[in-house]
Amino acid sequence: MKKLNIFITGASSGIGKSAAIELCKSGHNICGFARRSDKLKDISEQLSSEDGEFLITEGDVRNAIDVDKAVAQMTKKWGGIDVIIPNAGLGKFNPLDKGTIEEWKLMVDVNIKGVLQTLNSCLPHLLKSKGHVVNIGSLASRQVFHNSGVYCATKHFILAMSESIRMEFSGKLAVTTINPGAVNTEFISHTDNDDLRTEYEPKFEAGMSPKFIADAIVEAVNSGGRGIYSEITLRPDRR
Ligand code: NJP
Repeated sequence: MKKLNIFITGASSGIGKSAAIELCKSGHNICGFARRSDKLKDISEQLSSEDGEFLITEGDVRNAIDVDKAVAQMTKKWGGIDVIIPNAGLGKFNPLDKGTIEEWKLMVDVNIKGVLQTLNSCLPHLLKSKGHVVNIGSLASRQVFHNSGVYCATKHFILAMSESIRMEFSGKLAVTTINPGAVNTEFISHTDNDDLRTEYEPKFEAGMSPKFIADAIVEAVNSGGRGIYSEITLRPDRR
């Protein structure tokens, strides 16, 4: 299988971290990007000499200079980009009449503008390699849930962007959207509404493991030449 050069944002925890590890283990080179570079270092420790290489890049997806710098480091090291996984994202749950404009703007800045920044910085390289965009959507990409209207809107955006990439770059790029339900990560810890966080925590703890999502990402990334998974929806097994 061809060794691919893969850029993952939000690789310091949860789904991004697990995807970075599993993709390295399947032989690919990973550039992991996040603000907490100490957490990125943990990933290197879990890899062996038979795995792909792991490059640590520290930065914030809201900062174009950070993202461009990481892309430059990655392309200097490996010569190009084959896959991007703009995974960095967060949800701050609150009913609309309790949510603050600051938390709404933060979700828009990271989940929408951060994804656009990543796509924009990587697009010339992806077009050169006829690459693959693996977007991280959600069950909230199609459904709207109570207490998470703005988060759901940012995830509806992901599906719209994936469809737009699929149509406009037909024959030039592949695109996959991964739509998980609850996954047991740091995700719910970002909700400031104490009552809601306490109520939701057990539901996320009982959710899927990040590795289950990462395995689906590996499957999508390694499907090249055989077919493209446009969407993969993953739900917790509540039986
Ligand atoms: O969450 P978490 P998940 N600049 O909190 C990074 C979606 N999703 O893995 O910068 C750069 O463990 C942060 O890194 P750091 C969800 O919407 C989840 O669950 O070091 N990076 C960390 O690595 C999101 O799109 C569930 O703090 C920034 C990562 O993002 C994706 O899955 C369900 C950043 C977040 O890791 C990963 O979330 C679903 C910034 N400004 C969709 N801000 C779920 N967990 O249930 C954050 O449907 N990061």
